[in-house]
Amino acid sequence: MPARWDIFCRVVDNFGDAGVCWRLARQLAREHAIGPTLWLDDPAVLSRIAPGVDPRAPLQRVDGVTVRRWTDPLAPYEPAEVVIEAFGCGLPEDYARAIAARPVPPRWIVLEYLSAEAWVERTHGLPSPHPRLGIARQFWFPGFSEATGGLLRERGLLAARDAFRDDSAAGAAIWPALGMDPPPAENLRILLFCYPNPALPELLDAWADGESGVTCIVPDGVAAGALDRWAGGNVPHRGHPLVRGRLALHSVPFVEQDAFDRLLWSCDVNFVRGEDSFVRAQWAARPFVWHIYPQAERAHWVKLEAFLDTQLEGVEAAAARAQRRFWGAWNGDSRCGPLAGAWPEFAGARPQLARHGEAWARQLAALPDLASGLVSACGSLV
Ligand code: TRH
Repeated sequence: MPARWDIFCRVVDNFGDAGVCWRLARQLAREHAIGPTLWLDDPAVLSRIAPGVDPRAPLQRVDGVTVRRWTDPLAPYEPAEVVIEAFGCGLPEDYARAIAARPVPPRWIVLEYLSAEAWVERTHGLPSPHPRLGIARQFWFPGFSEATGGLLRERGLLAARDAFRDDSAAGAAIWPALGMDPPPAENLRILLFCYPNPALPELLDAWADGESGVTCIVPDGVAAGALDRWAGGNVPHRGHPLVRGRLALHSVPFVEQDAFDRLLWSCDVNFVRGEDSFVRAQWAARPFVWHIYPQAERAHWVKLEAFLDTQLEGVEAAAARAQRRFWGAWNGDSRCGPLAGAWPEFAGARPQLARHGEAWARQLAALPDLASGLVSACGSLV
């Protein structure tokens, strides 16, 4: 009997909560013959990045995943044998009580946020008993080493990436699909997926006034306020780029996750954010810039430093410095100086950073992926 898996997810904000759970659920279905149920409180968010998902349907099956709207209270439902609680979202009260009443409780995994901090290795896999009901739960921390829960990585991902890069027709096809002309070959292609960032206008100015051409691709609605102000009423919209100096800014629609990967694979520099796009940029193995999710009291800077320390190991000193400085300035660390001033150095370090990005992706791909790790730990059969 294949085990039943339930994944519970609340959308806190943006797309990452739904995005991570959707990626995991699809991989369980595709690669492990597990048809999980994804309980989601806001399927409309998922439908932006998974067009097959109907934002209104209470129950639907898409890509081998049963997607159910998480309502409060939940209609009577028999808990699964493996339960994933994503990002500490908790479980519905009746569901948790039903688990507590079972003679053999399900495996209950608390899937946590990704971090490269050292404590993650010590905490991954530890028990985390439910504070009130006393049921056994287990922490699952994604991470960058064997002592963690690993990263989401579909089977054959790097081979698919390389095949795409070798296929010029496939590469050319992505631009019209986004509603834009192919960028001029000599232009630097930059994907800009970030949070609101007060430093953005100075970077756009630097690109516009720079010596080489830049094609910057911005998903709909991203950095909207800063772009509006910078564009001064001439905001780029679908099919109508804003061209200023050497910069062409293109607004493109949100695309489904596999197409988003292909966009990352097609750009020279990827500005990404949060958690899932940050990981996908690492699989893309091109120089990238992380806009980390901001936390109170700048707790996120510690997380940023921990990742830089891990990822930059072995990189030539000047290139590592350039990445640290630019990432710091992009994330509002005034010690790193003005963002525009940090750009030329970062752009100049691209060849070294790209070489290192390839090695880093290979190193990560040698580790077990997160979904396979979960299946080994929880079992696909009961
Ligand atoms: O959207 P994010 O900022 O998401 C989150 C949330 O803020 C969340 O609360 C926080 O916990 C988490 O970050 C750390 O960034 P992220 O994680 O990169 O998620 C974006 C998702 O959207 C990811 O799955 C990729 C997907 N996506 C597409 O599929 N197509 C697109 O066109 C774009 C722009 C994104």
